[in-house]
Amino acid sequence: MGYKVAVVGASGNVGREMLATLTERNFPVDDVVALASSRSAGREVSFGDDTLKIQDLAKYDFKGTDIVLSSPGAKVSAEFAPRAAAAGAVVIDNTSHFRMDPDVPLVVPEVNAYAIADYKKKGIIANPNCSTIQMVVALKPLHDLAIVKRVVVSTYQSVSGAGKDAMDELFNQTRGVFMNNAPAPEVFTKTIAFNVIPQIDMFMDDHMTKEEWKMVVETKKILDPKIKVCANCVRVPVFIGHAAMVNVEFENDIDATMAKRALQGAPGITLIDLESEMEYVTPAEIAGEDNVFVSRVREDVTVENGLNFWCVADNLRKGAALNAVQIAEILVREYM
Ligand code: 11C
Repeated sequence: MGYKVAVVGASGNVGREMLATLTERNFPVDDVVALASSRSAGREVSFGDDTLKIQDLAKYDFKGTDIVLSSPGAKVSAEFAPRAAAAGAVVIDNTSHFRMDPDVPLVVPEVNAYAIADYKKKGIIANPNCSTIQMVVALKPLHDLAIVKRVVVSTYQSVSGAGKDAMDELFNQTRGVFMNNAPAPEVFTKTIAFNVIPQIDMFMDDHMTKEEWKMVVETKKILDPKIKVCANCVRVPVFIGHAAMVNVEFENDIDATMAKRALQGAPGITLIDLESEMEYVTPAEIAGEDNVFVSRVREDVTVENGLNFWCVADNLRKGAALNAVQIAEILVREYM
């Protein structure tokens, strides 16, 4: 039996990746509908060998829709997701709007698939922020082994996380540097070409950025509320793939060998070991891949039970579309 699936935000980076992921993974669909704002209505998007005409989200009746995969802006989700859920659909929402709602599960299948059961409360499941997803996938087997106490993470995030206009800004500025006519920043606060920007999303009252705050609170909700997280999020001139250098302090004894043994073969992880020919991987090498790649696992001798590692993932796939489709797969397999 197949399902009726709607993709909201179908014209965006993540929406298009959601459609591609559904076909690649042979998700059991009978019918797929592409939805977006009235501005994008009428445009076409690919779904496998087919083309879908985007329909106007504001006018769409969700009756008969089983699953909605959604990645518009947070304000759009706030309005439409309860409407879709009231019509009987389960909404898997990639925006930040519902993530911290206690009645909405925040799910990374490799870490807390059990939480999906709570979708019944509101008919909504939240997909975490991309930089949180890749970090908690890597932390999960280590937490099971030695209990994570504190994490200090520095991210190196690609421009695709900020949308298609952000990718165009990096492209046009990079070309413009050589032509002596680089356009001024519009999406980002500063020039992104040949630069790095220590601000992702807006500043909050305590001078943390919202992206940093998301990593703190989402990690607690998904993995363990006792974990302390200090996050530093930085935008880098990379098109696809977020990277993070992660420093972890554990409750119990752990060393690099034990950690690598736990990471090797853990769900969703590819461990790149120092002893292998390829010592580490970079975002450019893993764009289009599903797994979280962990490398440079080593001890931090400045603290008791400390480790460092480097982790990289495709932010549009595991960081967004793939994670949402994996949730949908569990939903149809175990709950529908
Ligand atoms: C970025 N992580 O790289 C952001 C994009 O809360 O889902 C995702 C924002 C979110 O800009």
